[in-house]
Amino acid sequence: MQDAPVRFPAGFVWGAATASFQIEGATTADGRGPSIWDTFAATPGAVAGGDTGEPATDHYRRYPEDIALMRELGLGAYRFSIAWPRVLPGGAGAVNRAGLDFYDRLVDALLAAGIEPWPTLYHWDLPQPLEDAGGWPVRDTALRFAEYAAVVHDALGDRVANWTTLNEPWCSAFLGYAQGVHAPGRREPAAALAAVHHLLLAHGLAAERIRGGRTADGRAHRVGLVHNQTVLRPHTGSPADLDAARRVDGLRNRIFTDPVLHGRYPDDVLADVAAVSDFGFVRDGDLATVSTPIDLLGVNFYNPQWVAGDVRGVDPAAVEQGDGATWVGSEDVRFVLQGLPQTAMGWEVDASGLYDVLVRLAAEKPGLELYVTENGAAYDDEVAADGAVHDPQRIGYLDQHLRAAHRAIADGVPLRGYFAWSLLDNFEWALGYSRRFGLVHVDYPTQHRVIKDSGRWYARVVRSGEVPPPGSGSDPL
Ligand code: IFM
Repeated sequence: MQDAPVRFPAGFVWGAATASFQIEGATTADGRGPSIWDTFAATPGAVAGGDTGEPATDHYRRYPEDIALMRELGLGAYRFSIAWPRVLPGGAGAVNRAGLDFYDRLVDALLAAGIEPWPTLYHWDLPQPLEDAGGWPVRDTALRFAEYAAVVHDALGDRVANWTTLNEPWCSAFLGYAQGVHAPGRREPAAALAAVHHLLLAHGLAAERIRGGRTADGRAHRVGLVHNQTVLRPHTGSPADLDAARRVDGLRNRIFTDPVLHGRYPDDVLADVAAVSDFGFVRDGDLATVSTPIDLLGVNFYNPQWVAGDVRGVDPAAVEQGDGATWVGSEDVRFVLQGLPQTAMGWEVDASGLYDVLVRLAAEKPGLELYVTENGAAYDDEVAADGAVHDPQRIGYLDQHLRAAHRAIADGVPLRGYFAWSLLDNFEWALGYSRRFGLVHVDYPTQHRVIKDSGRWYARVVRSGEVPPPGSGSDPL
């Protein structure tokens, strides 16, 4: 932690984020249909400990308590996702009013608490019937998403101004359809590339629908998408490592940002994956839809990565296999650990990566509002004898990253808000409940919540708009 306090601009949005499948539980309540994550979690060996979406944090029933916690933290905004299978259990067709009503109640309760709702329409819980019909590799899924988006927009648009369409399409496409470590667990590289395109098309179709709307009190609807952009640094300056970094940057970042921000797929990426796909799924007009103007871009940042194309001479203990996208035509690429401190995810902590990502995006699309829509860290938290959760490492992580975000603002980046990941400990996908990212600790058997020291520290930041000097206390509550 550095010493000086840093102050954020007035009007900066301070929030925390969650996602439907990770917190809601109640997977069969009120007519919710199955999602690909219900199916995947029921597959033996797919999720650590055999964990499922039950009970998660039982937020579906406990949301008033969770909103009270948000108030205690002083949050100005709450980013959550809407479960498509609650709203349209079949993926398309009949609307399940009871499912939609949950989000209606949630939005009303947030607004009554003075907290701005920031819904994301898709955070990975595709209705299973749509996967049965082919999933994201199939164009029809994008069309069904546009219909679903319209249903939700019609229902909540009178009160909700800020919308994001997709969360981290990289994970949906590459972890879900190439590496198969996320639902639906397929290992089909060509299908993963088709999924990329149809996810982006889905985003564009929904964004077209949402833009131009207004809330009942006259605020224009703003729309964007959320990307897990990171910085890929070459492990050395060797041509092999430089090229590996370029390739992974293409598959991690540019395959998403180029179509959305510039209406084209990057030529070098198309060449890199030519043996896997000819991108014949792109139809006339698609890229105009995909690049429909957006009002904001969400950045989910956790860690930078160092990339090598040649690991001869590198300590084997520091070498990690590629992930996700590298399963699509870059199987020889490796990640190399730099010996930095790691979170419980094994992710190295280096906040300069967040600064680099923000500065790059600001230069790429001048004037586009940026939001850090997720940032945080998993550690092995425990409730101490005094009933508190002492998590100084997470405070250190947040401190570093907020300072990096502040430095980006000082250097001219139009960063307008920050959402900590996550409000609550929750279901960490293939790792089940074994990783805790929350500002609030959840004891799953009792569902008892305890605000961690990091949550108290964050509350202080939110209330003051300032990252305090270290050691100045964490408890304004
Ligand atoms: O928990 C996830 C979240 O669903 C998407 N972004 C990364 C988080 C931590 O892995």
